[in-house]
Amino acid sequence: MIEADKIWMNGELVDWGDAQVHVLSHGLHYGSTVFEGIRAYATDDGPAVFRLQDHLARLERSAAVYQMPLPYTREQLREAVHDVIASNELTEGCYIRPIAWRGYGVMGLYPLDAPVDVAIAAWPWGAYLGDEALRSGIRAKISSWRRIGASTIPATAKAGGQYLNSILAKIESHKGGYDEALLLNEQGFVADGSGENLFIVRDGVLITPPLQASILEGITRDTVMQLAREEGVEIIEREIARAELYAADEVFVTGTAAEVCPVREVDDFPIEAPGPITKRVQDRFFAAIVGRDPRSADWLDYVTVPAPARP
Ligand code: PPE
Repeated sequence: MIEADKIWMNGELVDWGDAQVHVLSHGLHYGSTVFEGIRAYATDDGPAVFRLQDHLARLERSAAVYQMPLPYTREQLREAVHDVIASNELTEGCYIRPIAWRGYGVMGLYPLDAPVDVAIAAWPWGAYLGDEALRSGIRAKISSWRRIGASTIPATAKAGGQYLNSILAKIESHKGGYDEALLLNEQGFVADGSGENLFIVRDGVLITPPLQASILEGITRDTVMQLAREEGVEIIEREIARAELYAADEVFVTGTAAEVCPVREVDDFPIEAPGPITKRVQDRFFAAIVGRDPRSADWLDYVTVPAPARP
């Protein structure tokens, strides 16, 4: 059960159970929502939000594409994230879900007269694909559903409606007995997982699909690219053909929820997991997020959690 104590909703902290919307909210009917997934981790100096500014910037870009003016500034949203973590005393780390949606008042597809509502929730959320998956990898299957493409929807925006595509792929992969679905784009090249970006390693080089391949512009993807560059690993952004996954030396997926997770099988082809480069990237990543690597200090936004009042 996902639960904490307070949710920030339209400017104030409300009780978890009171954070409700009207059933005729525009976003509920048409998926007209934009959202973020952010993590905070426990560090020696208290909880710290990972790359908060970058996530809020992406939320603004997603909202701008859908012409959904956010009624709060970046700084107000940043403070709200801090308030949610502090008021719920989420000192052990958490997943943070800011969402903006077209609210109640307008039906039909012309949405610009609907209000824009914003909420931020946070709760403890463990390893998205499981602790064991982080250690020894997931079994992935190419979905029969193609990733919605740039001619259909802005793939780089993180909007609610586009997740119907991911949901179809995820259900299919689970029913087939796999952990995760990988989606090809309309051109037949590898795009991303249902909720992750993807990397392969070939002859010591890290390869990942470019933004034009209809992928989400992942912040973990960017993190991994920066860390790998620091490790002296060459990175190429280019189209990846399906069969390259089968022959890859290593495959891993990245996401805020999934973190850096090895893939041990694609379509039943076995892959070494975690391979040596995956392991190096994982080690750097897991040190960075908990503040154990001074090179990555700029990515952490520390939250002050007041000690609970004693009776
Ligand atoms: N591709 C997709 C389709 C995607 O949903 C995500 C994040 C990523 C790539 C990686 O992006 P980033 O988190 O910025 O590195 N998926 C979010 C939603 C997971 C969910 O189940 O909800 C996430 O990881 O928070």
